[in-house]
Amino acid sequence: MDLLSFLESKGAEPGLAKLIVALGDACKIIGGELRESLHSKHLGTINATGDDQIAMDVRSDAIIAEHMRACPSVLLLGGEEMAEPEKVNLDGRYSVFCDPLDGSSLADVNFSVGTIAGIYEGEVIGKTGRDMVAALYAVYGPKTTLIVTVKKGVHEFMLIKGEWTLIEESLQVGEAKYFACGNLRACVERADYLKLVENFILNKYTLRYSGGMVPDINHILHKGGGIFTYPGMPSKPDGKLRLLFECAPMSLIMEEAGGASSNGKIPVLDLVINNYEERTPIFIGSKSEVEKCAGF
Ligand code: P6P
Repeated sequence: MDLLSFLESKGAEPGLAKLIVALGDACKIIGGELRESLHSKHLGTINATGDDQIAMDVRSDAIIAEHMRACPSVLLLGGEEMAEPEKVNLDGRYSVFCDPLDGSSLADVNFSVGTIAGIYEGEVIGKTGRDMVAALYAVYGPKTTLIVTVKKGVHEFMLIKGEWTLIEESLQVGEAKYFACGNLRACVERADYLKLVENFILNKYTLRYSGGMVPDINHILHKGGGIFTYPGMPSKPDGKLRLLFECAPMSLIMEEAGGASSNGKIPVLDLVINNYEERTPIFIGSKSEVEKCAGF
């Protein structure tokens, strides 16, 4: 089943279904260009949120913007590479927040990278991630895959002969002893995080951490479970990952798959969005693992 018919079968409003198809088209092009062009050189510029940019960051952002501008249902488009969200259509219904190429610096060494998007109705300031109507991520790896939720479960498509083809419906996260602990440097400033990481090691968890949030969380979704952590620390209390276009969309997908996601105190999806750039610590994966992290 193709993406549009599948989304309609899940009851997605036509404007939303077409918006997701447009994002899927943008991801096809991003994946294709990643494989074909030498875009991964550093530009020596930094983006609106302080990350240094590679040509493919700028290019991916442009590809998504081009597809969103062609979509009448888009009200606002925002994301990692944009200082302020762009007003796309005054009478648009949906606001889209993207990380066009998350983990882009890994493209240089041919690691898997991804695109993340969260979709809301109307404005987002003052809302929470639970107000999202859809979320998706693409993984550009040995396979090109697309994980989508319209809050009716999590479903996976694979790019086969240029078409997104449904390969798995209703993915579910159970329990499995994999851990992907990011920001280990925080162990120097935080004894609690050191204790948590030690707990995984002493309980013989298998490490699966690539430095790319998308493939690292995708691993949890596909291997039965696990935990991805990226805490803050006294010098950077909110950590590194953005709420609006990294943590909230990934958290919606994880909760829809039966997992959980917390900032260490409350579910990430209950965090009120105060500004477009805010960051949050994140502990995401199997329910029991997220509870363990909150305990530590
Ligand atoms: P660190 C990639 O730059 C990213 O935004 C996420 O994809 C990833 O989980 C994290 O940062 C990695 O951060 O500190 O390990 O380089």
